[in-house]
Amino acid sequence: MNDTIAALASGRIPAGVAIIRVSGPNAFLVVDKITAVSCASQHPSSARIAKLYTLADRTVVDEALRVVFMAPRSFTGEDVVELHVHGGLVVIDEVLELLYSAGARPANPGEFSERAFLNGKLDLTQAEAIADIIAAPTRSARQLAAAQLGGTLTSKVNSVEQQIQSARVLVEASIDFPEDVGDVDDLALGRIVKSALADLEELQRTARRGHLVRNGASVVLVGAPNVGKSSLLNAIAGRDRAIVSPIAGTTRDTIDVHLDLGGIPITLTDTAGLRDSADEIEQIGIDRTHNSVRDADIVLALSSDDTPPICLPDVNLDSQIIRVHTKSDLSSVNAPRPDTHFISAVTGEGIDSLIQGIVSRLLDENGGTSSDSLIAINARHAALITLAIEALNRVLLASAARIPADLIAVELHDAAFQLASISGRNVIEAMHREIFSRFCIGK
Ligand SMILES: Nc1nc2c(ncn2[C@@H]2O[C@H](COP(=O)(O)OP(=O)(O)OP(=O)(O)O)[C@@H](O)[C@H]2O)c(=O)[nH]1
Ligand SMILES: [Mg+2]
Repeated sequence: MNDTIAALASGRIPAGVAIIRVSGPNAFLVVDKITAVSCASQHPSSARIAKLYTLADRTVVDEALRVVFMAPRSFTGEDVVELHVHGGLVVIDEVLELLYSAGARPANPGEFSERAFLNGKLDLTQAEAIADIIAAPTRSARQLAAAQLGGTLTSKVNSVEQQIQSARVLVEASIDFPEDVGDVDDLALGRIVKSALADLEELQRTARRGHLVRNGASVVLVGAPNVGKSSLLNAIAGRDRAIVSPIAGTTRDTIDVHLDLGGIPITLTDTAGLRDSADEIEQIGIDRTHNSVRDADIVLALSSDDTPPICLPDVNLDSQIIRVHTKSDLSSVNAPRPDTHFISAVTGEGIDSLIQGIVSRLLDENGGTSSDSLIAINARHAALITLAIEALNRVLLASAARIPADLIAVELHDAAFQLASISGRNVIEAMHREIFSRFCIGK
């Protein structure tokens, strides 16, 4: 961190303005080489207009707004200069080249945030939240990420860490002062550990939602030709995306639409109707249907009064299938099976309840949602929480088996260590590098 980095921090060019960020011990020196008035003479956290000059013949490249932040009061905790230049591709390239010639080097992906983390400006969950805000595919993903940036996850984990700390005090007192304290109070220890375990299990239940909100899910429509797959796709999407016709075999290829259903980014796929076909092109489409089904999180299996359900050899789990009876407006069925959605793409009957059914099936599949809907942990948090839960369960077993207190202390230490890794207080460098390398350049 003793070098100075520079990168474009804003996106989508051309734009009115683009922000180039420079951070490091020589940030002021570097920028001074291409401007006329020194950064040090500018009031910290203030903006002023500055002409940017070439190094060799001092011709003007652009006129920028220069914002100066003095360490430690900046995003990275280092000296930072932001140059708000005009947002054209050429001008941005030229200014970056000037900064590199003046002593900065190109920033790696996520390197500004990594420096903020290393300088104690952010913990790892907040740094991850920044990446999540940038990558958020839906409003609800952005909302969860903003809550995490505000510290919802950190404060929940901190409160469990405090419980573990009080359990450690209990155990270590009986190790250090056996005459005064006596044996570990197993009842008190059990109470604290069980409460910590309950909190961790509640956090763990948010993992499914976290995964879905960040990565999305695929939902595939399957059924015999003419059962109404394309009509249902259009009804859910709210627009005419797929061709609908009374001719069986209309859809030949898979068609994807991307939707936000209940905050989950969904890829909804229409497929070619399944039947034995001698038509070579239709058969290729049918093979693609089978591939889509194999990769699906949810399969909507369609049937109607005159089209029986098809057999789905590619689906392993019943939990993957949602049964749908189509064309309810034409149906003579009075009481559809309770596990079947009764819908009409023409009247709209049952469509909203089917959408709700898809969302709740996705969320409930692995144990449902947490009561705290503003937390949704990611895979890294989930892995660490699992290790902490395992360590705490070993504490309960050891305490029941009256195993010596120093071994119980080791397990409590392990649980605390795993939780501290969530905020990154004890994360080794290789691990945080891995996390920040997934960020975009300039962040
Ligand atoms: N009355 C009524 N007709 C429907 C409904 N859904 C679909 N249809 C009609 O059924 C016929 C077939 O609909 P599609 O949506 O093209 O069926 P598909 O399953 O995509 O058919 P293929 O692409 O050939 O596999 C069309 O004439 C639609 O207008 C419905 O809910 N009610
Ligand atoms: Mg179709």
